[in-house]
Amino acid sequence: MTTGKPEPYYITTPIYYVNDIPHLGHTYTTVACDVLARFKRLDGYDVKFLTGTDEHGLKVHQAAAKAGIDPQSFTDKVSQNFRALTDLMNYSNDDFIRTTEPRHIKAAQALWKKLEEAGDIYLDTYSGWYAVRDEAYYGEDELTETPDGQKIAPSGAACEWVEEESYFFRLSAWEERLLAFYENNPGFIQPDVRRNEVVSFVKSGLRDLSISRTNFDWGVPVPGNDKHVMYVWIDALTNYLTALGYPDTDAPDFKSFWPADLHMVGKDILRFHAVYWPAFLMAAGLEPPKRIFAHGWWTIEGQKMSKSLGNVIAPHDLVDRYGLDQTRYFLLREVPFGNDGNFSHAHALQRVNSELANGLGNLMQRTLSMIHKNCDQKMPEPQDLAPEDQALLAVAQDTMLQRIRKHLDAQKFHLAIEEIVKLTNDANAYIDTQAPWKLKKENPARMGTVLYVLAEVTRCLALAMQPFTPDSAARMLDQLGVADEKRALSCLCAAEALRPGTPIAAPEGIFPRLVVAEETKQEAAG
Ligand code: ME8
Repeated sequence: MTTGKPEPYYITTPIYYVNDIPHLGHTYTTVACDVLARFKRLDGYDVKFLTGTDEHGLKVHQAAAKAGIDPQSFTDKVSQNFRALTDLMNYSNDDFIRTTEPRHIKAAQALWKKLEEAGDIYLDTYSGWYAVRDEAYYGEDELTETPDGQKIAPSGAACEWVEEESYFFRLSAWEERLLAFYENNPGFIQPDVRRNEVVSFVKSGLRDLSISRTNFDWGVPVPGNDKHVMYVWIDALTNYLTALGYPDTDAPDFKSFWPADLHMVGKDILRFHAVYWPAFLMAAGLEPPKRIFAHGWWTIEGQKMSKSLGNVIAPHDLVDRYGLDQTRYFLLREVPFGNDGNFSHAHALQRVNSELANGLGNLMQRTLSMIHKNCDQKMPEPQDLAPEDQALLAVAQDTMLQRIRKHLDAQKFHLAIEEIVKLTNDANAYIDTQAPWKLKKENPARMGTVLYVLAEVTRCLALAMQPFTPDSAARMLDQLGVADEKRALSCLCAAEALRPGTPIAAPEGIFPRLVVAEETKQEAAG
């Protein structure tokens, strides 16, 4: 970047419902955001990364009732399960928002008043279908019916008939403006397949949206009529503004970070973010976010993840089994981001062992132990570089970062990681062809050059791995003697290359090879 003031970058996760315990799906979304937040920070941006919990609505109210405690005590307790993930998964979020906080209630009521002043809210009666699990209203034409007469939403959630006085948002009036907005901002909804779905949904006609409820009271009171609480989605979406100081639009964070650069969501909640949210914002005179990315859905060994099937994967199970950085890596490496994915322990193990243990870990281990043993425990002085040395260094010090940056700006995590894997494989192939262990007697100067090139490539790989595997990358950089202030991505260049003479201690393994459990071997074979 050229200007003195860092460019702002605001990224958000969905705020998770506290009726559930955190699982692999929630972790997936937040790890993806964490990688982007870390990458942007290392790339010189001023980053704000927000996550949190969605605590109002009928679903949470019912979960509290089931647990036999009042909703506030229930949410105080369960929200902690999500907050604890920051430590467990090493998230670098700058804030954790809860929708029951006073700052949020104030923001949600202020946004409501703006919509009211704009003439976009009116009072009427709602009668129609509602799915508590999705906290969503559905039209009759969207539903199917089970043999016993239960109406089912497209998501599979059971619907109930609701009839009550309700405030409405004039969504129908926003159809043309939303379509024009999508047209003028082709990158607003990604991936393209999701964008097409949203465009055809809006083109098929929008109904006004019921935005308040009267038959329970666990929500933000509607300003001026506290018989009503706000519909949980209008309340929840506002969190993205609350965290910037809204309704104070002069607040420093609001001024620098709104509109958000990226709301990351799962495909299940795209409609709320890509249709309702920009309509609310435009109606309130605020800019819509720059981008909504809707990623795909994980199944577990081919099945839907559900409590009743007993196959819900808790993040700490993965961390215990594979290690923290290995888990973060696997989640983003395995499935092209945006597609659905099937979680399999056999695949996790294979990836971790082949790419982290045998690939990057082994490259580092071989290189540093040869330097330690054969070069007086310090970085050797490179001599004239051969074309193959130059080719490897050119990718490491230049093109790899350019490609990773392009892929991450498009949320293509798997392709960004592939750049790292490719260079690692090339470096491992280079060791085999250069055979530095043979050069020790024949040509020690050339051995020093080869080992120097390998160590320098490893430095670049470790810098690039920081967003994905922060602890392991830090340990790699420690072992290479790279100072803390030399770890920004701007140091991924020839000018910051390793200094000959830097002391190199005997290396410690970074990515241990994991032992294959018998049942995983069978799964892999089957
Ligand atoms: O929808 N695969 O919260 P929520 C991939 N409170 N991602 C998954 C997943 C899976 N199997 N299961 C969950 C809500 N997710 C609202 C959001 S935002 C203003 C309000 C992830 O607890 C994915 O990101 O149901 C999905 O969109 C989110 O969890 C839903 O979390």
